[in-house]
Amino acid sequence: MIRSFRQFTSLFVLLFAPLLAFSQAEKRPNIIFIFSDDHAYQGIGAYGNNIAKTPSIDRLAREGALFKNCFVTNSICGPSRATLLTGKYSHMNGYRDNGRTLFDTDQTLFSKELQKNGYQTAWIGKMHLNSLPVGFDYWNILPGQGHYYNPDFISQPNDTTRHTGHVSDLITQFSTEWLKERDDTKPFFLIVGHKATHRTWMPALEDLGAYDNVTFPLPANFYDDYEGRVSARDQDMSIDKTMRMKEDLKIDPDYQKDGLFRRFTPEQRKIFKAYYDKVAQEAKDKNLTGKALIEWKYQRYLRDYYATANGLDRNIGKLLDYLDESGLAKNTIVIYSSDQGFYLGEHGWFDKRFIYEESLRTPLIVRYPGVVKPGTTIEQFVMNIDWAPTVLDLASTKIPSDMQGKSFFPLLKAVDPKKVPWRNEAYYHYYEFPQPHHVYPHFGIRTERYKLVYFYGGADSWELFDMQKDPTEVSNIYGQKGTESVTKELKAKLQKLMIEYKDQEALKILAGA
Ligand code: SGN
Ligand code: CA
Repeated sequence: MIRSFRQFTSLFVLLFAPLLAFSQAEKRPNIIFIFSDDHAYQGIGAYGNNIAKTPSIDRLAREGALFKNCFVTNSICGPSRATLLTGKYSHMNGYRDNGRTLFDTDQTLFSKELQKNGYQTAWIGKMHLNSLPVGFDYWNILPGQGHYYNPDFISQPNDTTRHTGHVSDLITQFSTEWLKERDDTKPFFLIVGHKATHRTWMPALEDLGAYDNVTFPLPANFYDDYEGRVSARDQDMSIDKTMRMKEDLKIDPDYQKDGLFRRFTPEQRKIFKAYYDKVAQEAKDKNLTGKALIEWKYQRYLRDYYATANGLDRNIGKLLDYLDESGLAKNTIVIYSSDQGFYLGEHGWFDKRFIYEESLRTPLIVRYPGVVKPGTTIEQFVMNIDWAPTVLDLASTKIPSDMQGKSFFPLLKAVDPKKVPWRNEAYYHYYEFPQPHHVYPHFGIRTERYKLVYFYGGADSWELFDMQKDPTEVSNIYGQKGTESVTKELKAKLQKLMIEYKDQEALKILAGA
């Protein structure tokens, strides 16, 4: 018997609250974060590349917003992923380089916040954080870098299983399976972590040779002489000296007997080997040396890289198709990004690490039906520290105060994103040295026009670029007459950012620089 209004309301709440909660949960958007590895923005159609075949990523850009200037804080894999989870710089989340430390999962992670707020969370594919996922209800991840063919996956609680197939296909298959089986009373957040397009660029069988009829143009700074740039000169990531005939170009007969070829099934090996045997024959027949050999290696590198990206893009397409078929598309935000950028021959390089444009910048596209105007382009400087707070904001979840990034949801929903007040500078700090690739640790600042960098740990030198006059960053004008005031201004801004982001270590180095 109900005796008072209070009793009546409590009964009402008791009976209908779950329904209310359910309908609210239904309204909250799902989020899929497709996170590739080493996928260069300049290798994507939507970013202006007219050779690459990336129809699915281009579709996302057409239907959503493309960020022209998304920068990473530390251009390598693990650190970028640690930043994704924490919304913090490497010096704050403790993960400065790939795998020399354990990622501290006790700290604030956006995934834990999403869980607390009723989201179902999953990580499928590459994670590369030297630890198992925390804050994820479901996961099935590659150990470390993982393999392209017949990869192992670690699933809960900690079981390793080898699966037959190409890694990009398997990741999509597992993601779709999870989407089908998930608890559909809750909104979800899913990371689809792709291995492609990481070195050693092994395309799916159907993509072998996809770019064999293309001759890739040489970047303007392909034959960079690194004059006045000690660190660029001393790196070990050039197509000329560092790229290997074995693992990278896959044409060494010993490697084909052994190496990663060992993982193939006999059927896969037959097709893969037949293709690279032909390439090996071509190398033998041509017997190139000097510049001709470097340029041949460059063509081979890009053919493999782009062919691997074809499989990545096709799999993104498969996932988008599934979202359409299942009806999930309209209430699911799809984000596409990569853990950092990559050199596709600029400065004569592959790999990343440097603050120079192609590795500092990473692709970022967000599709949010009904909220983001299709075909939006956003020029403002967003950063990977912003990813965690943005995801939380999109999911109406409180952003913990210790996150250093800022939600860029306001940019996404603005009628005119240019009018939203935003940062004009980006701060960068890279650490991993000397292995692999011998890139000296450095920090720096990028503004719309300039980039000022300090390399330390042996290189101890400043670099300054005027990107308006020198967009390919080959001319270090630090110390040149006429640059005094801009240098002073940039140094002051750099110091200010270090203070703001609490980079004490860098402040000490800066004081002695
Ligand atoms: C491997 C690669 C390197 C690459 C690092 C880090 N060598 O060591 O070229 O820089 O990973 O990449 S490989 O021959 O083993 O592929 S990252 O994306 O994980 O940071
Ligand atoms: Ca990477």
